[in-house]
Amino acid sequence: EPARRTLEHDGSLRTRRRITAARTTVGSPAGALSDKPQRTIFDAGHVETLPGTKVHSEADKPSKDATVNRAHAGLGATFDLYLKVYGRHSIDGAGLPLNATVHYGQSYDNAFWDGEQMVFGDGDGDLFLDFTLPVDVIGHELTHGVTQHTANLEYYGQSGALNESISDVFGSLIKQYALGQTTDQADWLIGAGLLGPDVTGQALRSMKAPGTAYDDDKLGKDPQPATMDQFVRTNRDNGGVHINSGIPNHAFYLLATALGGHAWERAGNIWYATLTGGQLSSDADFAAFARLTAATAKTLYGEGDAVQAVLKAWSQVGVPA
Ligand code: ASN
Ligand code: ZN
Repeated sequence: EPARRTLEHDGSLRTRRRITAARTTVGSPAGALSDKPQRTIFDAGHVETLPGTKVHSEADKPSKDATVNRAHAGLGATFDLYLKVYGRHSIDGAGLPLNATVHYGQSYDNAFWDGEQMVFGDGDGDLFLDFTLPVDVIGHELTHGVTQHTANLEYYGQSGALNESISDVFGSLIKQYALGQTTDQADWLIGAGLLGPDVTGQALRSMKAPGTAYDDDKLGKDPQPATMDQFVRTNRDNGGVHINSGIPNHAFYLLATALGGHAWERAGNIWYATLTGGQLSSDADFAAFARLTAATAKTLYGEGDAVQAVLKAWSQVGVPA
């Protein structure tokens, strides 16, 4: 419906979006789920009409357009993490085809999930470059689809910040998995390589050090808190969904680095099972999510170092679990 396609700017170069209730998707017949993604890339030709012209299908040879190829590859990397690590077939767990539009709008400084597909702007070239450049940004947008089809976290306040954080967590995990990185090798940045020549900074957000990703005349300073004592109360940005996501982002970083090794394994399993296990309510706050991650850690790994690390990580960011 038209509301899904309506975007409003919140003044921070990020776009608000209303995610509609989870759709029931007609799945493939039992046993017929493919282990390959079904990707289609569309080109909006620099206008804001979706989906645009179909320019690339799954079986096609690489395009002459590097943006198209990056979108295709990034969707593939994301599909792979969800399938090979978490046993999930695509966004809805039932093989949903992956559709993405590139070259959306004129110098468009954002990327988003519109409830049905991913959309990537080219950036204006000064503040932001092409939004298909960082694979974690592609993973972030696709994960909004996974969240919509699972816990369906309401995109406002703490539940909205959890929704944002889950997109950052799995976005980062997709990059780490694709590069085979351990927790100490990962940069824990979202959108590294995306900032243009006019911006002083390294990325959109940092899970390791929220609030330090950029400090710039034009963009201002990264507004993210790392802990609850810095929690930001605001009506902007859907109640600060891209701001307070720093807190659960940092909790995940603390957990993953405490456990060490590959973050997509134990830490990722706990977050994935919490998101998709059917117990997380769509209006969950940070504390409800934290309690459920601890319970999930116990279910998956028993009473031991994993659950202790989960409790410690939340306590370090000031969230009661
Ligand atoms: N890039 C942003 C995001 O996916 C855009 C938005 O808020 N709709 O969170
Ligand atoms: Zn997001």
